[in-house]
Amino acid sequence: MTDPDWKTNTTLSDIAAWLKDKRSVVVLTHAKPDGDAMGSTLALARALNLASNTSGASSKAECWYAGPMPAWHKLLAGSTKVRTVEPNETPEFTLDPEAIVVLDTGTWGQIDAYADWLRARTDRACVIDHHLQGDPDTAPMRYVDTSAAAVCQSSAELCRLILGLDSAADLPTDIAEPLYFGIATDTGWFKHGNVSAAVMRTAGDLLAAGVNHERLYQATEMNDRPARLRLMARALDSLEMHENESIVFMSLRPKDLVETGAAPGDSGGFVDIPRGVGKVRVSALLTEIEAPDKSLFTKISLRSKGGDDAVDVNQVAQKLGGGGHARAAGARVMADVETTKARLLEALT
Ligand SMILES: [Mn+2]
Repeated sequence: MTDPDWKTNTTLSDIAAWLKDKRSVVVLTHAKPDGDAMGSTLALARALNLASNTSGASSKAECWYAGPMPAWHKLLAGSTKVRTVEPNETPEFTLDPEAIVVLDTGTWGQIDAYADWLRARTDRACVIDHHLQGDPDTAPMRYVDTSAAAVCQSSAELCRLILGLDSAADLPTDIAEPLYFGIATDTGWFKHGNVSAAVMRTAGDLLAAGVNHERLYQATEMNDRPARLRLMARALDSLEMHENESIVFMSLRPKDLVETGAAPGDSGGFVDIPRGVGKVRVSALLTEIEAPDKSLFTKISLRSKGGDDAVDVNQVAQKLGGGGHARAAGARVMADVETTKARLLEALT
């Protein structure tokens, strides 16, 4: 179900033209950024900085992220100017840029670390997203392509336009690499149902631009810390099966992180593991988090398997105040993990 007000009202060429003469740009994305979020924002910042250096203008773009950050974030960011806000940190934002671009989300709840800052500046904001829901008041300019597997597809086209290139295959490798990473991760490294001819064409162009996909895969997906494996063991140990083993829940509590020495970002991808079981239609990871005021809330990550009897987890997440995509969605429930489990099971059955 798509929000009728949540739709495109501009084009990528108009966004490229709008960004052209801006001297300062802040590029934002959702909290706990994934590959698509970091890939799309880094690529855009690099393209804007490259364009400004070429023209001799003083235009400079930087990316802001709200943690927890994934293990590979420093590797992907390299020397690009980024600012990271850790969870529970109350940041002081004083920068007053000429333009703000929000990528891979348009939902206030996913950008709450800098929501007050952005609310005072939405007049110069633009959202580029591929999710089915968003808050139209985050930006007057919106480009929403819900058919895109990753926002990096749109970001690749925007970078091409900003740099005036004929093809994404002509992008500099340091711009192509984060874009490829975003497309690869949002498609489960080209496994999920969202893979299309357009996805493969863009990915092919990015490889032609010099991306070393094997090195990128090794450095990001095969470079876990041992603590992540210990946390995975906890998650698997918590496994519960419902509805004739078609629904799987895994849960993590604050003590699981402490006792395994894992970081909050270490649970990324766990929710995909149960999908390998034939009977499983829906997999959920519930992570209980203690807020600074000691109250408990639970983050839900939901995945469903494709096929004729596929469950639309976006609709399930919406019942709990969240959203996302048909096969991957999430929600945040202001309750402990046991209460949240009961509410999720009710929403699913
Ligand atoms: Mn995405």
